Amino acid sequence: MGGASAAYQVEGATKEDGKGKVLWDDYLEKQGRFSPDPAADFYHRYDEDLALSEKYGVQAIRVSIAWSRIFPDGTTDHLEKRGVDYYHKLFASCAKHNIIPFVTLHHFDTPEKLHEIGDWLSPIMLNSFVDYAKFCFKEFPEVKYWITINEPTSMAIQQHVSGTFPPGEKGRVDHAFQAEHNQNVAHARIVNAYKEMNLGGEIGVVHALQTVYPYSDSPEDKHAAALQDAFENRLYLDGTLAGKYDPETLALVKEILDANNQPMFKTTPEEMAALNKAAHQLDFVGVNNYFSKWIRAYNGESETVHNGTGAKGTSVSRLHGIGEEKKPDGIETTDWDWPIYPKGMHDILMRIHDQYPLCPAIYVTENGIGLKESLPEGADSNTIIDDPKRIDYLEKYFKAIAEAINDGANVKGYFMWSLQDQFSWTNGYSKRYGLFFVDFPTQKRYVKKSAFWFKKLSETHEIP
Ligand code: BGP
Repeated sequence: MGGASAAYQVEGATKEDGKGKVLWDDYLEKQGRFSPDPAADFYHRYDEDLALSEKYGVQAIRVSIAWSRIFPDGTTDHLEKRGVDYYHKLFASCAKHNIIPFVTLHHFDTPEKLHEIGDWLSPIMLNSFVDYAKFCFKEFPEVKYWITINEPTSMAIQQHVSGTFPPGEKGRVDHAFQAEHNQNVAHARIVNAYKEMNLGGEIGVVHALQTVYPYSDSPEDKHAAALQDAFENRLYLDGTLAGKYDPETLALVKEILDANNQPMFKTTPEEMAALNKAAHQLDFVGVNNYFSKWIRAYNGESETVHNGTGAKGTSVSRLHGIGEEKKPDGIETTDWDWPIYPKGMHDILMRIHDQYPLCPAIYVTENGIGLKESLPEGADSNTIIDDPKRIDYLEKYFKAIAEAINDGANVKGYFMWSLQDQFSWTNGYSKRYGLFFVDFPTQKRYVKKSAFWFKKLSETHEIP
């Protein structure tokens, strides 16, 4: 039972101790909406958060290493020792508080220099990532659970199709697919390197997996849902969990690219061999599931509008050659238009169990609800933040996970997004997910009611 975080979303201190810039620094500054500093100031307050975690039944924590704290320009040419020391201290504090760290190597924070030369489209980036990963494996033997990449799909699609992540490119489906394949390859090379090093720990990958359903039973809507699924989920599941791309997956990808007059992604036999080898040695897959999608056929121009403020009902997603998102009536959504649909969690866990039998174990590595929450007038250190919507959400999703376990899925753990309130990439500070409330101006922590609920579940293994 764990809580999740990512370096850039919690640490703050983006200019401290020699940290190099990442793709977000200048991009966010130019955008002028919000700053990644101070985030939750975890760089200075990790021990306080881990003590709170221990007190409220959090047994494991997802953290990521900020690559550019260790190698400021992304290459192993220049090592920043202060960055290395910080992570040793963080892992020691985890041990002190009996918390197992699950450590992600890349959580959306490519070093700026490597981003400039193409990010996941650049072979130099891929090689540098593998070098950095190998360095971490040697340097941090205290870590026993590694995650190669967080949500490769979010990177590829938001960087190149919806334009919500830097560099903000729109409509380049070909770039997205090439980046998807390249991330699969980088992941595979790292898994294979880790296994060769024989360090005795476990390694996995974390995927954002929104279950995709057709809007209606019409053959057109069913086909649109299959296209959307290939685009967001299937190429990754095949590449990392099966070690090969199913011909049907490739046909769907090609259909999308043909409709957009863009070329198919390139592969080499060496890359495909690496994927295959890695899939046979992978220890676990992490599933990030918050919501599901309903897709109907759409042939018009691509149009995407991101709801980054919590203005309910403002999201639009229609992709030429794929489909249009359209929720059936009666599906509850959050203020950020994320449908609350626990069955989608059950269905994705069962899909992995049924269709990807090579994968030995599943962790739910992110799940939770973003809410608008504020500190009550006159709050003091004993104030508890009431968050009934979060408890309701968690209860429903845990029931769905329990059902999947009963149906045979090997789900070994759960990480709630997020441990404490954090900075959100495209939403800033108003979308709060934490078990612990962070008053960002003072950086004081307050416990939410959901933390008591979580503690009970963690201690009794029964849904309260
Ligand atoms: C996942 C990311 C996290 C986190 C979460 C919530 O995609 O791995 O980093 O941000 O989603 O998303 P958001 O902050 O957009 O609400």
